[in-house]
Amino acid sequence: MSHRRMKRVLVTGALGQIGSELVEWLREKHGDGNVIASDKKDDPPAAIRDNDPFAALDVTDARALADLCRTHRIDTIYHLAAILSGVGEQKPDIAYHVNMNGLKNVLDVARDLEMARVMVPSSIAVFGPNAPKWNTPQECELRPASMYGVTKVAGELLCDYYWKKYGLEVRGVRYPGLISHKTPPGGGTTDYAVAIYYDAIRHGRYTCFVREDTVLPMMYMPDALRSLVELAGAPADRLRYRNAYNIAALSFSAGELAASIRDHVPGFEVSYEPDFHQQIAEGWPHSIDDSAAREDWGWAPEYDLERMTADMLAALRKRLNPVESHARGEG
Ligand code: VAH
Repeated sequence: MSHRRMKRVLVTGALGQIGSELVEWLREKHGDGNVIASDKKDDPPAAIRDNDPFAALDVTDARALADLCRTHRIDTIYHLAAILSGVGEQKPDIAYHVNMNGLKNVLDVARDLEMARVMVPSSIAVFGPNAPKWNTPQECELRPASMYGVTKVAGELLCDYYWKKYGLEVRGVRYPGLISHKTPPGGGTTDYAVAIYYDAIRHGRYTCFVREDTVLPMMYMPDALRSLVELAGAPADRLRYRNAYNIAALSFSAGELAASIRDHVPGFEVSYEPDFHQQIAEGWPHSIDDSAAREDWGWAPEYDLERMTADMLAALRKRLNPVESHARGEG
């Protein structure tokens, strides 16, 4: 398969938390016309619709996916379309269907069209209650207790199968909870750590759906996007693993996050009312050993909790409370 031809990239789940920002990154890197954004939702915001081709696509429709990839001569897929842990626990059949059949359709079309790369994010949700809670290793028994986690473990194994059997260059990272300000909180267990920032700006108070002492691995979106693009470009002979590398950046409790925000929003009040997300969170690690990613392809995060919180609040104030933001000289 020639690697000389221009990269033609398809992003699935392009209207989701990762996709909505990754599309912008990839368009800057590969040129607007070479990145096709797609999502099951067919009401893209102007930022995505107006700058480049957008295609309504349900990844569980194998024929529609194959037709789109042929029409646009796709040679790289960033497959982000998935149902996250919270929604996945409430709708397990849909989560299984989208996360497993959608992934297999992507792998099949990438194999058949001899694509150069398929990037498929996994998650720390692959680890189960029996995994070491602190500094969870790259190689560890994966016995997740959530449907989302089950689909992520099966997805990792399926991706490795396509690499070993067909030589398909499919790679992935195990994302921790991702925090960003460009899309509203989604259906994830870690999305309390997104919603808390919105409510701090809007209301000065937040009701948290996990306990105050719940510690989870987290990462700011700019670090998350860079990790996937850096892994995509890493030399194949450097990679001990394909699906999927542990990566890490931050680990904090809900209370520590609240305190970080309170440094910028005096008097910010948080009440803790754990719901069904608590049980999911308790099955996950508190921190992750990402030494393999650091050694094999030079992974290193750039945002700590303080820098992330300052950036999140400035961006949200600018969007949700422009008068106050201007008064603070935040542009
Ligand atoms: C979720 N944000 O909460 C996702 C992530 C590690 C958590 O996979 O479902």
